[in-house]
Amino acid sequence: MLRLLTAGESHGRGILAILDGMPAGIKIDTALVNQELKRRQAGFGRGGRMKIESDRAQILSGLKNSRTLGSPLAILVENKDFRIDKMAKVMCPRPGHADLSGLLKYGLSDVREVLERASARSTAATVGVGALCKILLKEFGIRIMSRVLSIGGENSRIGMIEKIKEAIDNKDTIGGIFEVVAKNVPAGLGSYAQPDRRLDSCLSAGIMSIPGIKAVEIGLGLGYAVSFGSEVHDAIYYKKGKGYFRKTNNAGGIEGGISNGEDIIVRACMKPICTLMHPLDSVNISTKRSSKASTERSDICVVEAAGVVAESTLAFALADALLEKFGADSLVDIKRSFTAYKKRIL
Ligand code: EPS
Repeated sequence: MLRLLTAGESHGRGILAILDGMPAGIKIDTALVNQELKRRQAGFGRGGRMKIESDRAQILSGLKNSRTLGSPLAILVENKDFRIDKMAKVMCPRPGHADLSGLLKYGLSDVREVLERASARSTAATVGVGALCKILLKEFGIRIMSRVLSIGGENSRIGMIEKIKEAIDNKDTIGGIFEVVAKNVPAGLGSYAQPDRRLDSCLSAGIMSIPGIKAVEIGLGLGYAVSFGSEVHDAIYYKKGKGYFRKTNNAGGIEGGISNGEDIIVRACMKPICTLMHPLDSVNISTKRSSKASTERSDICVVEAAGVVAESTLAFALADALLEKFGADSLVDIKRSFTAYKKRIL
């Protein structure tokens, strides 16, 4: 139902997104979009770029008097740090980054030509689009939030801060795990009928598309591997007026690729940022001699920001599944269909 394309380089004019397929009749408050962009820029351990930028969304199309028309929405987030044509060449690819694989794939001779697009700056567009999807989901009572669960293996708040401080002091970087939760999602989004219609498959692909993500798990996730079935499946209950419900939620709100009415719970692991101020071994792509990897201004820890981006990719997957289930043209029609369905499944 929804289609998304993004464009833009980290130090180009700006980051853009086109979101096609949003229904007509949704009131868009740009302040809410900007609030989400601000959240993406925050978190302890962010680098110098976030002091330069104050991301704001310009919605260039798809609205009249702040209401969606059903036509494509184009979003632009301008870069203040726009100097792509003046930046020095980069010769020694960073282990862990797209630098080397991108060079080989596209036949380029300057790592900068890879890293400008292969930059997490692109997630400003993801979050802009996610904010629009959240506004749609809110019309149906669906809310999405995230939190950091651990940094460098530490899961107390103080431990996490200490770990980031340690990385800052050692001029190193650190990753961690975050959790994203969607509340009040109706049962019935997604489908087992085709692999690409499974809600778990769609939302995992979205989260895995965020730069630096190395693992995604839903509900109990890897924990399922160490338990008996009788210990982990969520028994089914029914109450008149409330409908079907569970007392546990190991499934993370999804069974058979379909939402089951419980909270959707996803966790993901973000690797440490791969720009290291004490760089690892690399090779100069021009001389082919051993050299240390290039250094760039970067962040120390972006796990909190990655959680905000993941909220956006989850919002996109849920909005897409919601429109598939209830219709996609007009908010009024979708609400009517949603209300009738909710009544039927009680
Ligand atoms: C980012 C902007 C980038 C990086 C970071 C995320 O800006 P710059 O390269 O000018 O410092 O800070 O990107 C990466 C860490 C990466 O590896 O791509 C942003 O807007 O989030």
